[in-house]
Amino acid sequence: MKITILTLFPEMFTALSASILGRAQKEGKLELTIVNIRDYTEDKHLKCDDYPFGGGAGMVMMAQPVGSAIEAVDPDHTARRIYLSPKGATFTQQKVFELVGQEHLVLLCGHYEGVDQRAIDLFIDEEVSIGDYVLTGGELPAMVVVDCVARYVDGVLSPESLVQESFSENLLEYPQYTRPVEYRGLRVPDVLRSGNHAEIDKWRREQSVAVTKKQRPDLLEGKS
Ligand code: 4H6
Repeated sequence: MKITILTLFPEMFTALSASILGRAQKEGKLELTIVNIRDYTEDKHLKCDDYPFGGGAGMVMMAQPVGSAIEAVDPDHTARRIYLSPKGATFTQQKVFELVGQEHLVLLCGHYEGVDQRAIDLFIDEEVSIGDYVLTGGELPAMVVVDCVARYVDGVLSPESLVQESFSENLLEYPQYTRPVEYRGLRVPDVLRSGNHAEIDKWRREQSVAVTKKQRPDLLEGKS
């Protein structure tokens, strides 16, 4: 899968070279391209932002560099073009499954007060928000989208981790334990060391339901 990120702050995306996403890129399963919008400005001083018409605080990203960058990375408009913005529809796991089916995603990161509306109207397919809070830029939301989607690209995660997840759909995860057997007086539940896999599965299912009831009862609404 191909994901192109358009940003004025490409250095923020070094985080995506670590861990599982770093390996996925090295193995050629995920092709991530970080594009500096500034490379596309036609301004002689390389400016990419300007004061808002009508006044008000902050700066607005100019339509020209954003539009030219999008046209350069997706000239035939075959990609799904997404603008990360607090006004977008909330990003959910359902949206993740919708996006993994795409061959190419283009993620536009706004900064300052956002992007000139004309660039959104002309070049963007949809606006997505990762939740009801305000950030300084769309860069962190873009990384969230990349991480969520990349998990479902073939060969990025082990098939077992994904099967596990689909079994426990709409339930929170059961608690996990590793060595040592006792830490500060707290012991690993005996059943997990019993070797009885039917009992382990049963305990884990019960724990998943109990923790969901306690912490996210909304997920169980309309069930049982
Ligand atoms: C586009 C438009 C996404 C991007 C406006 C972006 C939260 C999310 C931004 C803005 C974001 C999210 C600039 C508007 C700062 C508010 C960057 N914040 N903002 N929830 N900020 O996905 O002022």
